[in-house]
Parts: sequence; structure tokens; C-alpha cells
Amino acid sequence: MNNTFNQRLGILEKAHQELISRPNQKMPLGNGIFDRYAFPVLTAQHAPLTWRYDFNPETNPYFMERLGVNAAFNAGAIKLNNKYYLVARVEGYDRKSFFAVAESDNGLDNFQFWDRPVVMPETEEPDTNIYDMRVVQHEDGWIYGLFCTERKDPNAKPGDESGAVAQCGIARTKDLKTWERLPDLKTPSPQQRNVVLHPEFVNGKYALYTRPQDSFIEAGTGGGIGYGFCDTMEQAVVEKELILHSKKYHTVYEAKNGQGPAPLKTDKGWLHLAHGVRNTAAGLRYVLYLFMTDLENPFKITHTPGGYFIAPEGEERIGDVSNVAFANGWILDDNGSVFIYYASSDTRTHVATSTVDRLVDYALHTPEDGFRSAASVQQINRLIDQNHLHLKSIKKPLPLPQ
Ligand code: M1P
Repeated sequence: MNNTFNQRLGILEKAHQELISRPNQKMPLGNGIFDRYAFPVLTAQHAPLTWRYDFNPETNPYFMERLGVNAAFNAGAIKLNNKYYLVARVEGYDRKSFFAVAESDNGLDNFQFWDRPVVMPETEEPDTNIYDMRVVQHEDGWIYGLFCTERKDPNAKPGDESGAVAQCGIARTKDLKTWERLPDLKTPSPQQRNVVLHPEFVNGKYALYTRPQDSFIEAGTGGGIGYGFCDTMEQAVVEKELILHSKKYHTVYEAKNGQGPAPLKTDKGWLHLAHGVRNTAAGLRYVLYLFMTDLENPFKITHTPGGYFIAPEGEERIGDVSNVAFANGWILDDNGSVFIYYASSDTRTHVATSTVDRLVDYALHTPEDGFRSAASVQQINRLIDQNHLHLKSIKKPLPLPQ
């Protein structure tokens, strides 16, 4: 074996091992709602070296990367047999995304990709690109993965090489290893992205969150988080889509929005995580927001805390598609802890932790968007007035634990 091969192999293996075994650290202070962590839980560099390098010194004397990985983001999440699993969107240098499962014992660090990416069967109409899987343990016994399948628009004008059609692909599994592909979802909308399966039957039917859209990028007239029902997931057809949460002028979901992961069931209602998009001179800005729906009717909104819940911060703001926070996976533990897996700027995956009690408190007690500057000032003044009363009776704060 030549020197270059050996040296590079040694250095890269060491660096990779250090990266995937690096302990994560909770960031100090936080906002009381959730905690951020120092390091992303998945990056392109977490992809195993065997996916990227040819380990044969004869054919790869320089130990060159042959198949580069560009990003690891927008991960679905599930806890099974006491392990935390992310089904990440891994994107190669060739821009194609695929799914790969990474597992961790504590949900915070040491996420390691399985040996091979997911082999997702295709339908008779092959996918060009697949991404953003929502993993749902449904009460019918299957684990479903609903994801976006993108194909070239057959009606694109000659010369238009970016016109695409997005639809919802569906697959199911028992073990995240072997996936059975089912026919794509049919809905009345020309395109779909961000489709999510509700974990329980509703009136005996499968219930889905949808995101009707007129074209590939623009949600258009169909914008909003929609919902609909279908009798079976084996030939899933939603005949009628209704809107649960529409886009709205001068909010963080002005241009479009989409359901994040499947909602979490709490004793106060269903807790939903979603993304909202607005346009700026610097391009689209994606943030996360929360809302709650009725326990008996998951499609009736009960609480909509105003503003964003998580926005990209610091280095999260920079990446392939900058200024994006996006989440399609979270895990509620038996002890009430919540692990929120959010991606930044279509590049990497982070974790934020909270508890179901804190998130419900946030949803119930954060004032709604007043939709006018004057209303925002009123909200602040109301808080200041209340605080003036309370501050008199509050004792000196205790020192923070070390
Ligand atoms: O680039 C930001 C996000 O854009 C899309 O989301 P939406 O359909 O709401 O616009 C998706 O492609 C998503 O993967 C991506 O993170």
C-alpha cells in the first residue's frame, strides 16, 4: 500500500470516529421553552467512509472521495426498542436525496448511520428525487414513511429543465430496514409536499395532513396545512382536502406553511409542529411554529401561539438554502421529554429538547399573533403591567445550579 492511501485512511478514520462519538452539550440559558445543543446531531461528514471512499489501494491510490455526501437534514424520527432513530434525508454531490437511518442510545449524540442507506422500492413511475420522510407508528401496526417524490414535469416547456412535480410517496415497514412501497397518494391538488399521516384512525379512517400546492415552489391558491381522509393506505386517495391552518398576511407563514412531524398526543390536545415561510429581499425564510388542536378532533385548532418557535440562529442560518429551519421529526419519551430534530439551511440536523409540559404551557399561554403592530405593543404593555404587580412580591431569585 502506498503512503498517501495509508495516511489519508488513518487520518480520516480517526476524524470520523471522533465526530460520531463526540458528546453533545446543552447550551446555557435558553428561553425556558426548549434547549439547543452545541453540535448538530447529523452532518454530511457523519456518512460512513465506506459510502464515500473506495477502500481498494489499487483502484484508489490517493484515497479520494468517490461519492461525496453534501448534506444530512430533514430527518424523520422514531423511538423503537429504547433507541432513537433518525431517517435522514441524505443528499449526494449529485443533488439526489435518499434516506438513511442513524441510531443513538440517548437521542442527543453518537448518532451513527447504519451500514447502508435505505433501499426504497420505486413505483412504476420512478422517482427522480425523494426526501423529507415523516415516520409514523400508526395504530394499525405498521410504521409508515410518507415522503416527497419529485419527478420532472412532463408538461414543462422545451428548455425548462427545472419544472417538477412533487407528490406524496408512501412506504411502510416494521423495522426501518425493509420497506414496502405503496402507490403514491392521490389528492385533488396538482402537487403535494409535507404530507403527514395522523397516528390514529379518525372515525375509522386514515387521516392525513396535506399541503396542497399549485406548482413546485409556490403553494399558490392551495396554500395552507390541509387535511383529508382515506379508507386505505394501500391505494390511498384523499377525495376532499380541507384547510386546517392557512397562510396569512404578515405572519411567519405568509408565503406557505407545512405540517412538520405527526402531532404529539397530550392530555390537553394534539401538539403540532409546523414550518412557516415568508419572503424577504434575501430570499425565503423558514421558521418553525407550534399550534394545538382538539383531542377529540385533531383538525380543530384550539391554540396558535404567535410568532415562531424556532428560527435558524448563528451558523444555522448558513447553508445550501440559507435561513431555513425545517423539522419533520420529533420524539416524545415516556417520561415526557421531547426531542425535536430540526434541520438548518438544508444542510445539517440538530436536536432541541423540551418536555411535553413545557410545550403545552408554551402553546396555551403564548399570546396569539395580533396581526398589527399596535396589538403587539398592547400585548407587551399588558405583560409589563402584570409584571409590575408581581415584581413587588417576587423574592430574590435563587442562584442558578452549577
Ligand atoms: O428549502 C427549504 C425547504 O423547501 C421545501 O419545503 P416547502 O415545501 O415547504 O417549501 C422542501 O423542499 C424542504 O425539503 C426544504 O427544506
